[in-house]
Amino acid sequence: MIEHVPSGTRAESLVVVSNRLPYNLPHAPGSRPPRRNVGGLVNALEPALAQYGGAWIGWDGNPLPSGAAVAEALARPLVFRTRSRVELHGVPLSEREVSLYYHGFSNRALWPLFHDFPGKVAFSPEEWSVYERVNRRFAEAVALRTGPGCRVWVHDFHLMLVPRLLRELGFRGPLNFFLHVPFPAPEIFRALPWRSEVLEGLLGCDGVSFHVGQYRDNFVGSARQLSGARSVGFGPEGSVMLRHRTGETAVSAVPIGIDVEDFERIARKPEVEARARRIRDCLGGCRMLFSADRLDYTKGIEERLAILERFFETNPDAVGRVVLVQVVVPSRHQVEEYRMLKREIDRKVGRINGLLGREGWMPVHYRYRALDREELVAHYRAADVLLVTPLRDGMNLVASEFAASRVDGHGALVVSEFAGIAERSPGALLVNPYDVDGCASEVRRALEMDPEEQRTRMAQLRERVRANPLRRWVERCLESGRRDSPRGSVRTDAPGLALPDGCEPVA
Ligand code: GDG
Repeated sequence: MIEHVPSGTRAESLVVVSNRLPYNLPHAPGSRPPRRNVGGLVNALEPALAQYGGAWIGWDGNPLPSGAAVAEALARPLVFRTRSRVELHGVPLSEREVSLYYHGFSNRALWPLFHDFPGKVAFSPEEWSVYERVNRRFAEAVALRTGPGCRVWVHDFHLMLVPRLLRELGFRGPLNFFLHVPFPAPEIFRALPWRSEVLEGLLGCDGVSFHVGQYRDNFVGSARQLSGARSVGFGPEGSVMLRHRTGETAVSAVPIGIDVEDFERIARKPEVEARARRIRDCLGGCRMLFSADRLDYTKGIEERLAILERFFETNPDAVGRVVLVQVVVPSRHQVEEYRMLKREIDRKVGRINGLLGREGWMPVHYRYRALDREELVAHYRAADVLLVTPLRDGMNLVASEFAASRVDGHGALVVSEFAGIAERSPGALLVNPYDVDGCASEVRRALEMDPEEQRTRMAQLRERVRANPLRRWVERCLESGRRDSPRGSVRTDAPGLALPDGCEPVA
């Protein structure tokens, strides 16, 4: 699947930087089979990089026992290449760094703050200082592998200091950032003790992009109120141009898309269609509600189970005739809060099944593992209704994947108004996941929707998803940097990236 290549063998045009690589890399060539990571960011970026060629820099997924082991790994970098010819450069992290930078500052401070859960936020100066140190290590890894002509694209909340640090290390090429999670309102963001450093970090970019206009406006508001930045007009892709202490940055809303054709191709495979029929057969004629989420409190899984329970209370005729198939992909199990969440979900599923289940019928079919891609698409095809009810979600790819997979034009979608995808889902039933009764009645409405209405709504959804393929998202994000700057000029006459030649990898 992936092969080891000698370091520094290839010029790179696009360098993507994210916390995790798409694979957990072995520490030595051939020592352990690589494992693909499941998640929105990986699914979004891997096809994009495969298309354009280039390198991906990120943590290799293996915590090292000590700082000395990190120094050793830094001295002997390993480079791997995927089947789609993307070079993977691992950034080594020690166990302590993973604990403080990743599980600590990223997941216990930034994640809840950015998802509007201030009550769950835990700030620690020690975790912050390790976050800074790790961001510096990433910036140094990028600086080593990029020449002046390279375009660098940094991703997500784990690495918000990298752009500024990279500039300080002398990188003058085009530099973009995409935030995959929401950016909170200024009155929430200002609670972060290191808010100035984070804003300064991001303002090192030519272009900073968010999924939707609300997050863009929140960032612009924060930068104006807390950093003294000024809006000086509009740039490409409807971006707001911010002028600040160190230059100008274009801030834009560019909703992520998916690889629509790939989902359609998988959905049309005869074996996937057959598998979808078998899934339905196993449910013995019951109507199927379906959800698939990473284990996370933002995804509203516990709340969904409460909605299901209320649905059965208020619709006793559905008992024995409707089931929820709930896939939960394990995530962040090193964090105690996530282990507690898992236990609570297990308990609630057990309670509902124990209370309502009967011979031959269980209301909740619960899978605590990642399905493979074809199996996931078969579930999308088998479902009557997809429930996407996060309490907060940057975008949510599952909703788009469902629409792309419904090549038969059927299926209904229920979407939380607190997910970025809500404003891009014209055919969905929008719900407030905190309103249990309202959600339960929308579940009923989705199940009872007549086929004509279902087809019309699904056609609207599919049209919207098809209008925003992943490739377009990449192009738009990378075009949202400054055009008037010598370091950030972007041509528009080539498909995808138009990059100057001469990107010499150094390491
Ligand atoms: C972050 C933001 C934003 C799910 N179950 C299985 C499986 N998945 C895949 C889906 C989808 C991905 O995981 C989940 O994407 P989401 O968008 O729901 O969420 P996050 O991982 O939280 O991603 C999010 C995203 O970044 C992109 O910007 O939309 O708001 O939080 O692609 O297909 N994949 C497989 N088996 C499963 O059982 N193979």
